[in-house]
Amino acid sequence: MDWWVSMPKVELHAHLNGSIRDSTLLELARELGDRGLVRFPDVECVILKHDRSLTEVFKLFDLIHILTTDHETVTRITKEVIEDFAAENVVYLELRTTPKKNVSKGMTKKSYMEAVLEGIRAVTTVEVDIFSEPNFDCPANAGIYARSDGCARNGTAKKKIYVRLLLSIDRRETTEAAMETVKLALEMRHLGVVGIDLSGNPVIGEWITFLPALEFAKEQGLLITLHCGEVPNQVEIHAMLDFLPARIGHACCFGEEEWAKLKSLKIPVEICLTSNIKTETISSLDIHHFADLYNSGHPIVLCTDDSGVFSTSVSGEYSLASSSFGIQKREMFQLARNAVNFIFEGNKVKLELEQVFDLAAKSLE
Ligand code: 6MZ
Repeated sequence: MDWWVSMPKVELHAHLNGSIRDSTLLELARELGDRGLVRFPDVECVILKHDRSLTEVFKLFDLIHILTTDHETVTRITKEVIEDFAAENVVYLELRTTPKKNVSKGMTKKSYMEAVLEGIRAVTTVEVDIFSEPNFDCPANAGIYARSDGCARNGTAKKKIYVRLLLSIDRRETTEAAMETVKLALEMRHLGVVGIDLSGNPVIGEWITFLPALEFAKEQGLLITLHCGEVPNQVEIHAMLDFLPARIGHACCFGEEEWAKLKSLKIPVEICLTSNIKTETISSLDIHHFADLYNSGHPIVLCTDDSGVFSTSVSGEYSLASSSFGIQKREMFQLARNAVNFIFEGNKVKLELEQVFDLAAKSLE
């Protein structure tokens, strides 16, 4: 097995609906096609297209959401996505998703998230740690722990993956809708929800719309990551950095002033190489900011963004960074390990992950 696959990895920027297997999307499209709800050949063509601009990506998400937004499918894709990340030795996954309403399916933001939790419980190929500080008074927690405990008692030496959830606010949403998502995150904190993400089409929406909900989330102790500088918007980038998020994603369109500010604030950056190249937010890897941030020792973590949409994987991103920037196995291992410092979890989980990396380091030679 290649080292970039076998070594433990931490994934901190993965959108649920962007990480679906092509085979699952095609199966779902075929079903809707058979029921006359979509024209399968058209949908197939869009799903299998590989190079897409940022604008096309968001059109694709609208199509994916038509295929996936019912409870059963949300459960299925959550299970598959976690199993896929675990299969390539992701040991800690922060999965983000936008809670959705779908009146025709009787779906509320809360029931959407319950379907996600159901998907986590349905994982069979790997032992899943869903939250670190169990509240055994809560029946839902007791259920999850009973299952995971059962795994251990049966002596099935399964691999383990920590899964935490970030609830995304879509830039199309209103202040009220954003606030509803934050309140839901607070309600689901004991179920592995650790933070909030702001994402969606970066040319839509105003920072000021989301600020009240994000400030409230922060006050309540949720950790925040923002899609920042995916398109040029200096005013918004400065406002976002002034907000002091716990991490940012992308940082593609920063100017000198923005880099200086980011570096002085030491805000970790989630780097998504393939996504940036495919959406052409960065024209080529030679000029990607990964190199400068890596060389200056700025906190960074390699991530997939949308492994399904961009046909990539966490292992693929490590392999790509290694070959493109001439970084050897040992340094790549250290890069993966450093990501533990930027997870939205406490010291207990960080220490447990350190042990996973210590063990893996022994077989690195
Ligand atoms: C900004 C993105 C994104 O939430 O339905 N999303 N937002 N930039 C990106 N870079 C390409 N990739 C994905 O997952 C899909 C949603 O995640 C956000 C978009 O809002 C997209 O609709 P969920 O699980």
